[in-house]
Order: sequence, then C-alpha cells, then structure tokens
Amino acid sequence: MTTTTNKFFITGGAGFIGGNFVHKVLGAELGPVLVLDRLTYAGHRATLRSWEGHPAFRFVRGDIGDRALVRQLLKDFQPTFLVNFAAESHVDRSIESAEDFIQTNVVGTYALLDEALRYWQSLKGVEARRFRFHHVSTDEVYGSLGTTGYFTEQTPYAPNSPYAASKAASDHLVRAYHQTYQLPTTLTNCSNNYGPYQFPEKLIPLALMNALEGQPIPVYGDGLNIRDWLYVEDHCDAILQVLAHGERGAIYNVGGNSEQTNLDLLQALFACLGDQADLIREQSRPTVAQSGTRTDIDYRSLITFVPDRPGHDRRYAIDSSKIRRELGWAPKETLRTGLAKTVIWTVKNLAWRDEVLQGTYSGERLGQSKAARD
Ligand code: NAD
Ligand code: TDX
Repeated sequence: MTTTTNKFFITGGAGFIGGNFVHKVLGAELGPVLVLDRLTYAGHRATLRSWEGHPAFRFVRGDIGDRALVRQLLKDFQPTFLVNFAAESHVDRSIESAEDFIQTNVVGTYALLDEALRYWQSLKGVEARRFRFHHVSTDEVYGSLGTTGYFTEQTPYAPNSPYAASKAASDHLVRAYHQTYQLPTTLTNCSNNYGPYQFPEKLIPLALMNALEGQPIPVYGDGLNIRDWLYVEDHCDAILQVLAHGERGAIYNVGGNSEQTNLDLLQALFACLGDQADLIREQSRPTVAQSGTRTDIDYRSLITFVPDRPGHDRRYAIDSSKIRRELGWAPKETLRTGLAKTVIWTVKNLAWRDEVLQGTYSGERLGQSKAARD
C-alpha cells in the first residue's frame, strides 16, 4: 500500500488491536486516521497518546451505534476504508451478561453498516470503487474443534459463547450487506491475538501481570484447551493486505499456525520472563518491588487451577492458507519472538497498565456468577 491518499476511519481504535492498527497506519504514513471509540473499560486514550496533536490523527469519543454521529463523521472525513474493530471482546464478560455484546457487536455493527452503505452510495467513480468496509472478526464463530482439523472459510458457524454468537451475528450482517446491496465489504476471522496494549483480562496479559507481582495465575479447568496464537502486528498486517488486495465480499481466516495448550503457552511465557530477568529487575518500579515483584521465582508455582469457564471451547485451529496463497500474507513473528516482544513491552510499560486499570478491573475472575446461579 503506497498511496498516501487512503483515509482510515477506525472504530475501536483505542482498544488493543485497533490501537496497534492505528500505530501501524500512522507510523508507516499510510494516510490520515479518524478514530471513533466509545472508551469503554477496554478503550484508552493512553494507548494513542503518542499521536495526540499529530495532523494526521483525529479522535472522536462516540458509539458506533450513534447513527447521526457516524453519518456526520463519514460525510466530513470521506474515508477510503472503514475498519470496524469496535466490539465487546471478552468471553468471560459475555457469560456474566450479553447485553453490551448484543448492543455493540450486533446492533452497533448494523448501524455502522447501514451508515456505511448510505455513505458509499453517495460516492462516485474511483472513490466508490476504492471504498471498503472491513469487519474484524474471530475464529470463535466456528465453535470448537476436536483433536484434529482446522477452521476454514467454509466451516459452518457454531458459536458457543454469547460473545461468539454476537460476533457471528455481526458477520452475517456484513455478508448480507454485501449480498443484498453490494456494499464492498471484507471480513477477517482471526485467532487469539497477543502483544502490546492488551487489556489485562485476557490470558496472556493477565498471566504477565500476575507473574510480575507474584500473584496466582488462574488456569481454567485442566489447562489443556488449545488456542492458536498470533502476534497482534501480524494481524494488523493481514488486515492491511486485505484492504489493499482483498476481493469485495471476501472472507479470510487469519492465524499463526501456533497451537498451544494453555499450560504450554504459560510455560513459553515463563521462559520469556526468565530470559528478561535483568530487564525485570531494572524496570520494575520500586513500589512493585516492595509489594512483591520477584524475578527469581519459579513462575510455575503461581499456576492455580480454578473451575472451568462455562461452555469453554476445547480447541481452535485456523487454516489460513487462503490469505497466504491469495494475498501473500504470512506472520513475521513466531510464538517465541512475539512473546519476547510482549514481555519486554509489558515490563517497560507498567505505567500504561496501571493507568488503564484505574478503578475498572483488578484481575478478578469473571464469567462464573451467572452460570453458577443457573
Ligand atoms: P478490545 O476490547 O481491546 O477493544 C475494543 C474497543 O472497542 C475498545 O477501545 C472499546 O472502547 C471500543 N468499543 C466498544 N464498544 C464500542 C462502541 N459501541 N462504539 C465505539 N467503540 C466501542 O478488543 P480487541 O481485542 O482489540 O478486539 C478488536 C476486534 O477484534 C473485536 O471485534 C474482536 O472481536 C476482534 N478479535 C479479537 C481477537 C483477540 O484475540 N483479542 C481475536 C480475533 C478477533
Ligand atoms: O484467567 C484465565 N485463565 C484461563 O485459563 C483466562 C482469562 C483465560 N483462560 C483460558 C481460557 C481460554 O482457553 O485461556 C484461553 C484464552 O482465554 P482468553 O484470553 O479469554 O481468550 P479466548 O476466550 O480464547 O478469546 C480470545 O480470542 C478470540 C479473545 O478474547 C477474543 O476476543 C477473540 O475473539
């Protein structure tokens, strides 16, 4: 993607993957960026602070379901690409209550699609031909695999959590807007991401936070559930490839070919922490050191088995041969190099973590209370 005339309207750009995507677009000077983000517990201006005041960056706090706002922003900004990262994204929270997931992931995506359609229909010539609505989705829509096999783009949807069901619904709406109105959509279903700026409720950042503080690391069930892990920048590169070269209406699976049981993943994470023992000693703030940061412990001793997640999918594995073959995408990081980068970033950015956790979440277990009542 060489042109600088592409304009990126990025929803959910103050979140984990969206934030990384904003850094990538602005860092590579791919074009101006407008971020629309509601700043839920998962969205943080701190993630984008380095771009505040930059002429190519604008931030608007708002909801993707606010049609009047979205309409005005589309009219004013005239984007080439609308990339929809905005979502409620944490499975455990969806088990507590699906309300916000339905509102944002389903109703919000519908409103965004409808406003994008209206905007696209107002465009002429080359602008109309180049416009894309890209929807960022997940492998969880496909359900759970047994010990063998992979999710392909043809795998029937079988979402198991309220989160996955809400993402499946939004994917179907994206498909319908392409089929019915020819809205130029693209869609990616990606495996588990990890990397900088991930809110410490997901397994890797939570385990890192707890390891650095010598706190128990909760492992659900037997710890043998399998996920395919992808470094977040590789996911962002895949989305850029799809925007540049993806077929209208196409769906691409994106994965890291990096299947791990949760226990094996934690072992790999602990190995990276061990490699960074000097950095951890140097970078840890005195207050953390006083409250128990240790670099010489056996991190494995922190693993604490806890009751399983209700409806816990056993295995995800992605066949990403389509995007590799058709668009030439491949991940640059291995699990080992990606985890090393993540550990280093985390240790150097403890202040970011403290800021985003203020008053919202302190690592407690989620997704148990409602299932227990039932
Ligand atoms: P995240 O929870 O870190 O960030 C979501 C962002 O969306 C936040 O900044 C939040 O404030 C914003 N947001 C939420 N509701 C909004 C609304 N109604 N209007 C505007 N903004 C709103 O999520 P993430 O992990 O960065 O995931 C981004 C997207 O990628 C999601 O669609 C998710 O389903 C998908 N995905 C995530 C993963 C993963 O491993 N994290 C993997 C595959 C796909
Ligand atoms: O404390 C924990 N202990 C634990 O054992 C947490 C938070 C998770 N787990 C397990 C559950 C899963 O088997 O680790 C695995 C990964 O869990 P999460 O980090 O919650 O991710 P997952 O449920 O697999 O979903 C993620 O990948 C797909 C993202 O959160 C989704 O947004 C994405 O769509």
